[in-house]
Amino acid sequence: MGKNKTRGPSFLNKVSGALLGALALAIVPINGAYADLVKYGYTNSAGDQINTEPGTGFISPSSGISFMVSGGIDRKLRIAVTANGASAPVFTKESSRVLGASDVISYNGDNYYAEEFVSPKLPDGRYTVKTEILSSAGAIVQTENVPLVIDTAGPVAGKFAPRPYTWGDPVLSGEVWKLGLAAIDALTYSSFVLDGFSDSSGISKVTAKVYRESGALYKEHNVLFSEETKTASIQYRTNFFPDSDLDEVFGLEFVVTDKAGNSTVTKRQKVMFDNIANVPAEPFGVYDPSVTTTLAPGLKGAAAKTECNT
Ligand SMILES: [Ca+2]
Repeated sequence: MGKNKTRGPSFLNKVSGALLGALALAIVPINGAYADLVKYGYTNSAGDQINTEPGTGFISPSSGISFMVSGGIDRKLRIAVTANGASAPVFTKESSRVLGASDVISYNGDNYYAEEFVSPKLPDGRYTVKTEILSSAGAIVQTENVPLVIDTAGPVAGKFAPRPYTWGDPVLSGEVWKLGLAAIDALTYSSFVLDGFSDSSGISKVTAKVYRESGALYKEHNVLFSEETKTASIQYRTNFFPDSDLDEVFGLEFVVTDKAGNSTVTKRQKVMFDNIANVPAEPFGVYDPSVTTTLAPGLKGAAAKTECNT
């Protein structure tokens, strides 16, 4: 065992003379003695166990919420959750006893003198979470108020379409969209635009999912979006679909996620895409000065080379 360790009187006061407490303090660094709301723990509708820190401000619990509150040794804690505009809390609870040296909870690699208070399921809405630290005699030492939004409703996902499409003849009616590109079309910008999405908590993410005809997911693309205009868009000319010769029916859907983590998926659209057949291996037009018709934009005076369209 070796030398006796020397501890000052203030240290002995903190551990209240409990040998076990001294041991615990010696081996675990304890985070500060604030009446901090450390995290919300809950299960979402997908059944995942989620830990969210209060700075996020939005949660999506399918049942009760575990509020982890840190205080300090020899303290009691109290929580009150009140809907904005209401006078009485929907949930309130207080430590049944003073926190002791064994009341250490670890979270994200840190240790806290803390307690977890579990609420019943609370309705969607905006709340204030008040946490208090109390002396062992019951006097309020410190108070903290944190805003919280409970949101379990998915966003409105909106609708999407290719846009703008100024060249070619995309087929957008019927069950399958047929979209193609051509080499002479290099300057035309072609994107999918999603519009009409919204959520009361705000949107955190929009993605576009491309599926192979087999139903296997090919790629999930992050999509730039603006909440102000309620639009999101992504180009589909390159690196969006797999290479295709209008010979595979892909699936395309957009997923809109709100700040509480709820997602809504659009209808899955069937799309065929052509980035091969329209890039001929040999010229598809030859210059003929006697021809005055236009074969394609920019190709006035060219006559079709009939043998190359296979
Ligand atoms: Ca929502």
